[in-house]
Amino acid sequence: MRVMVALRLKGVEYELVQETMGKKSELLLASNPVHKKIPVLLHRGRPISESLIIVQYVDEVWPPPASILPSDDPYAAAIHRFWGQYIDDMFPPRIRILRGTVPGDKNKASDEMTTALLYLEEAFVECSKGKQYFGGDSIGYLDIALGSHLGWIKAVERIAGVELLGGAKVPNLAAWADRFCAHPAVVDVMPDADVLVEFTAKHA
Ligand SMILES: N[C@@H](CCC(=O)N[C@@H](CS)C(=O)NCC(=O)O)C(=O)O
Repeated sequence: MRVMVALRLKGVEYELVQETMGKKSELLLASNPVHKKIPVLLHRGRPISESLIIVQYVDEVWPPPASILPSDDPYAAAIHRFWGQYIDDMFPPRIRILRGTVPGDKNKASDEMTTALLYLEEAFVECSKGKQYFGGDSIGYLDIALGSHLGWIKAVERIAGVELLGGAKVPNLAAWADRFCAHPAVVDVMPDADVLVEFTAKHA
């Protein structure tokens, strides 16, 4: 989803090649032999892996007006990358625990996700400077980094019966999440939380 949103923001046409769950295609194994994971971007026949690295690549290859990382402020860009890394360190492992796909303490996972969201609520206020997105007037790197986890964050609220974005603790992030999900570059590629809940029930 991160890669598709970045390409859509840049107005770049792409072909989506889906992988079948539980199988790894020859193309995937050849394109990402180290991690064997999606997403992989194939550009001019060359593979790039790791979604946040791909987003940065897309930003560098396809020039502004749509800039994803702050282009004129290396410090701001470093802050965005810092939080992007934090998001990926914090959310995926705890979402897996709350989904029940790996064992772990669900209360602890939920508390740690809430702490992370509180930090990100503050980061949103600082990065957005009163505008709509982490990136300001338009969707940027951090919007994509956190926004891509929203489907699963909403799904695990239902699966595990916990309050994360839904509570009153992070009002700015909750309002941002609604705006992000409704954005034209996002709305068609955002996974529906109901479908993710159903998927989890089927594969439990
Ligand atoms: N850090 C990686 C994570 C990639 C990842 O976990 N991909 C999942 C799908 S979203 C995957 O390929 N899972 C299949 C597997 O682990 O075998 C990134 O951001 O690209």
